[in-house]
Amino acid sequence: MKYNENIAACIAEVAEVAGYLWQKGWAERNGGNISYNITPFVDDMLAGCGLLYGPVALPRPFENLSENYFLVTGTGRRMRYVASSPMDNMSIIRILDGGRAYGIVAEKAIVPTSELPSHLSVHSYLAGRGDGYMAVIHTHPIELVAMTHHREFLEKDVLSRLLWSMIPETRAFCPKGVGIVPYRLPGSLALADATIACLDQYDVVLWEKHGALAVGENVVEAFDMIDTLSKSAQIYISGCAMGFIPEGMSDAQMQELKQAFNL
Ligand code: 2HA
Ligand code: ZN
Repeated sequence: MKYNENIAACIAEVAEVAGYLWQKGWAERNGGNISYNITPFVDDMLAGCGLLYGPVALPRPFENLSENYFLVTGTGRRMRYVASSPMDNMSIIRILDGGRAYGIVAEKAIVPTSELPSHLSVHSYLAGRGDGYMAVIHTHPIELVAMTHHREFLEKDVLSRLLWSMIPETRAFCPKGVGIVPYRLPGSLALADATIACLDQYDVVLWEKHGALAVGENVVEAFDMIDTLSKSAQIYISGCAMGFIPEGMSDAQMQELKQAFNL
């Protein structure tokens, strides 16, 4: 299918980031999923596409996403194959029936991720906010997930502070820190609701004992935030592996950064 250059760029961006998720070891089997709101780029060609699959009822209505279009990775699909053959492993869906259903309009009938309830709940929340955030990524970053197995790190902002203190970049590029979503069943509306409650304050949330979800203006921005936090987690764990608890930057050093970079 011949997509316009904006949609082609979105597809290429999802493929690029899917490749990173695989290379990082964060995407075992079909782990993780990506969705991208491409509504502003929809042209007559896409708007004229009939349904290849559906309509499929959504678990709850998303009225403010009615007639929106999303690129969504497919259920059971491998990130490594999203990277090498994007439109064989994801599809474009259109939200129908006033937000009560979706249908696949391009390019093949690749059924969306099992985490569609979380992705659409987050997109609905972001659309309501209206600040141009269009991308949602969910992945399984090893060290960050490991850290959610430690009760102490699940207390509010304990992990944010620790990860900020490992390297100045994390304080600078993840100024909101990381939220914690208590364990909920994967793919459930309970997980979706706990996630959006956390996004008021954070751009990245960790799903306890499961993974990370990040939002951003685009897929690369969302990936970069998880990557930056993951680097901090790796530094912390490297210190522990060498037999010491890393000291971390002091509060005064972090305050200095905050002022210097207007965070
Ligand atoms: O796509 O990661 O959380 C598989 C998952 C579910
Ligand atoms: Zn997952």
